[in-house]
Amino acid sequence: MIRRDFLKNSLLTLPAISSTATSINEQTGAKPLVVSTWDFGKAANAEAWKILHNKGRALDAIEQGARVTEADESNKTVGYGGYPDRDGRVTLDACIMDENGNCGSVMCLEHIMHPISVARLVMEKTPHVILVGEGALQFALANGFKKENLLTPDSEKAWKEWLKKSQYNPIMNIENKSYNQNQPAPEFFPGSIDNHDTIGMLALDAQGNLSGGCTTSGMAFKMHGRVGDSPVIGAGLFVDNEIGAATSTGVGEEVIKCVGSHLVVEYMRQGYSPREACKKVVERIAKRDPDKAKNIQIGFLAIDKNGNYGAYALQKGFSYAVKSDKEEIVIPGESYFN
Ligand code: SD4
Repeated sequence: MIRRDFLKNSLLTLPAISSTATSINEQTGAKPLVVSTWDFGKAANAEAWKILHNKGRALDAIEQGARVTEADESNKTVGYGGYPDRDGRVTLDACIMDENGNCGSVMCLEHIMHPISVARLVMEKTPHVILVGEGALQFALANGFKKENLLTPDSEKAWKEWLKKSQYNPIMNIENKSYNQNQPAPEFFPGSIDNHDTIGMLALDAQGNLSGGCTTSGMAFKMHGRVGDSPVIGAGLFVDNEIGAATSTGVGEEVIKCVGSHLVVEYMRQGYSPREACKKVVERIAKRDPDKAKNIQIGFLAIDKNGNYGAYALQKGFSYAVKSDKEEIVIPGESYFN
């Protein structure tokens, strides 16, 4: 049974969820619906909802929702204020995909506040799917985007601090060390290098069409030019309007290796629920390299064509936000490790 009332009333004090639980992460049947990774997805969902609620297109909802997070200076792994690479450059990755299987992506884009919107333009205005680096910037500027400094004083300070040791050793598993179930996120990550705060968003509109988007500044202090899963169609995001949609967050290299989001959708095609499909891909990652899996975080989030949603992560600490006519909640994701 789904404990919907319980969830609504006491979400932030939920007990830890065991990987064998079947209820909380498997909810049913809302249209329209928008879901986003992490607790800050709530603000993005609220913006998306303005469009979905008025019977607007899922694609528009995704773009507008993602822009909220991209402009949020306090989020250190998306857009403005994102931590830079090891050379002090803020490089952004984003992709978007619509109900017709069209997609657009930008990788390693600098100086542009809203990579999700540039990705949409790549999809709509070019014969291509991906633009990278200088070419992506050139395209954005040619289409009226403003060149801005995205490195905030806070992020610059963190980078300079990092430079003292210059160790590229991203702390992947912060949540396990600081997870406190009695506190709302982001207090789960006090003073940490927030390496998992990419926003992946999925929406189902009133017409029954699906779209998705994913946007990130990637791993903090990464090598210049490094791109993770987020802007890679099939890895960080996949939408199939017949079946469902999925997105991911966490250590992108491991998600790329199994083309994770596409795989989640393929499991849903085989009849698995969104939660079960996410779980199967997490298990596959955990089995491929058990030692590595212990020390990294990866989370998948999925919805199907009927407005069911679900999620699963390697480690506890993952959360996701859901908005529909029925509910507006942040849910702690189930995990493989406890
Ligand atoms: C990446 N998946 O670049 C992203 C990282 C992430 O919050 O989720 N960051 O690999």
